[in-house]
Amino acid sequence: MSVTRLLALAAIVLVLASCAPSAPPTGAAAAPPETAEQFVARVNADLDRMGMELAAAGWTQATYITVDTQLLESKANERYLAYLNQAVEESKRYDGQKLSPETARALLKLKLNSPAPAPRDAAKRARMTELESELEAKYGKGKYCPEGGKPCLTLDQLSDILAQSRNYDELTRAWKGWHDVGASMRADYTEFVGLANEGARDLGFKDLGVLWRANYDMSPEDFDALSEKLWQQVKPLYDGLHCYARGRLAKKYGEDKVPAGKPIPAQLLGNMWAQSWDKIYGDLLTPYPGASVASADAALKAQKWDAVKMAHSAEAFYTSMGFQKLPDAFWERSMLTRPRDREVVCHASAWDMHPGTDVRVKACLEPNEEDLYTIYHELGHDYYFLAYAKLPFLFRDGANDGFHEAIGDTINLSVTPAYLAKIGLIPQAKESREALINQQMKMALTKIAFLPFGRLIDQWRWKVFSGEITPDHYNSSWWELRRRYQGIVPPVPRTEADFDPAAKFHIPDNTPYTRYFLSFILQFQFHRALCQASGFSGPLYECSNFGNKAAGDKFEAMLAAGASAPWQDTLEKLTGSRDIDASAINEYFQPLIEWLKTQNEGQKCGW
Ligand code: X8Z
Ligand code: ZN
Repeated sequence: MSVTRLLALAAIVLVLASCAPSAPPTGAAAAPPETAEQFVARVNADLDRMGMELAAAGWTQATYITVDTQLLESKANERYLAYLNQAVEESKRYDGQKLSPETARALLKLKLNSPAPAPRDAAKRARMTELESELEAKYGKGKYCPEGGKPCLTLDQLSDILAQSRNYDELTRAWKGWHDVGASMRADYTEFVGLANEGARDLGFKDLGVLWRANYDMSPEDFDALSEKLWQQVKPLYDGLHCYARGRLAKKYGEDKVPAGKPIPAQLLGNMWAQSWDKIYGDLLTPYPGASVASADAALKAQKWDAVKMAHSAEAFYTSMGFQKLPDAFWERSMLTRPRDREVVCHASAWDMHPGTDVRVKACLEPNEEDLYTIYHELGHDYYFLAYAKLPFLFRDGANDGFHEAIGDTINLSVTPAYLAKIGLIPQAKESREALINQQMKMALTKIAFLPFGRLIDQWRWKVFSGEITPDHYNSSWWELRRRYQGIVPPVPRTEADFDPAAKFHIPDNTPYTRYFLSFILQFQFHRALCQASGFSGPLYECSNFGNKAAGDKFEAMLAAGASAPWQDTLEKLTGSRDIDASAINEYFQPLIEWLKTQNEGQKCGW
């Protein structure tokens, strides 16, 4: 379950039989009409209660998928959404009134609270939440069962094959096996889109995509322009990386399979969605094998790190910067490994169950470097929850959703080789130009390879919601975008009998995805600002804020503001700038940018 949805969840509960906002206090004499401030206070209080119930139902379903938990979650969601509809309706009393900026902001946040607002019609609302639970459950339970009676494989097992196998056909089978899971979600998703769009229209938005884009303190059109500007700023680096990776893959798999000047087959990049390529760094993409960057994988296994130890290590990073320890509930109630006896949603997520006292992580951690980064990432969400716990419900959120995603990743940028050596996970690195380029390459395969993927998912969804992409073109338009942005193609022909978008968690889960695109750029801006705050003056890629309280204080101040102010104000306080821009990420990767230029000279780049 995504953070947005969690936040929505962390916002819902109706213990009452009715779904209407609690009645305003009435006196014996005719009470004066409720002011907008009073209305907002009442809604915040209602949502506090409802949020906890929704979070509890959501947590129960995601950590124990059964028809019953699915039903309970969809019913809790239904009540929550009914409440939101009713509250938004009532808030129209204040349309056209002069309100304080804070009250106006709270009313806007009320309208934008759910990534899938429900239609007014009760039967349609019930159907929509049923579909949402069904989609989530189908993704969570998804498996590939090979012919010949061999055991079925889960997404984690198939992902391991994508990461480890270098056999073209085996990779293709694992890729296809998982992607075929999407087909069973096509009809549900199509129906869901119709209903959620109707919900968005009932709230006065043109469609659901416009509602999503209205949550960035600027017009949806300006937000489109901002996303495009950012993409153009980082595209040259992606193109260089693509060209380099393709050349290496051609050497491994042959020019016939990976031809120059053409897109790369999607199953060869080490990840199910080709969204990060670091899994093929070690054996296929290391620039200088002699100066190789050590991976923490070996030590995590050899030293028998388990999920709890990984989480403690993440907590220790945050406390080293002055953050508090995690509450006891985190350790008592989180799900950190895949349970053996039941179906769960393994995709990692962070949960705000009870403001300030009960934050959790749900993940299926294994002792490897990727999952170490994942738990540092998830704790970023939890520390955000804790920092803004005292704010009213409608402001308990990220400055924008990209901020929420960027907190833990900013910390991860401080997980440098020097830090990993300090905690005993890799040997002390010998410094050299070659080692630097290796390290930069490894980072770029995580951070730069991701960018077009982060951008295209919602390019697809915005068009699906606007009707520009119709169901009979769902899959072909998906691959058109994958080809255009990422420069990849499916390993086997795909048709409209397939539904490959649903093979990615955030589509069935209906979590907006542009947040990650923003986060992958913002986190470098945050990192640069924190490094400045800590007095660091060397190159950005060498900076680690481990143990730095000055950086921690500055960061925590930003987190504590939650969504109470436009993100531009919040960003300015931390970085001195009101713009999201790619200068920090380009600065960070300067050595690699130069290296790729020479490396790719004379190559047939592009696709
Ligand atoms: O979904 C996530 C997190 C949970 S918020 C694990 N991420 C995106 C993904 O896995 O697709 C983190 C990076 C991108
Ligand atoms: Zn996240």
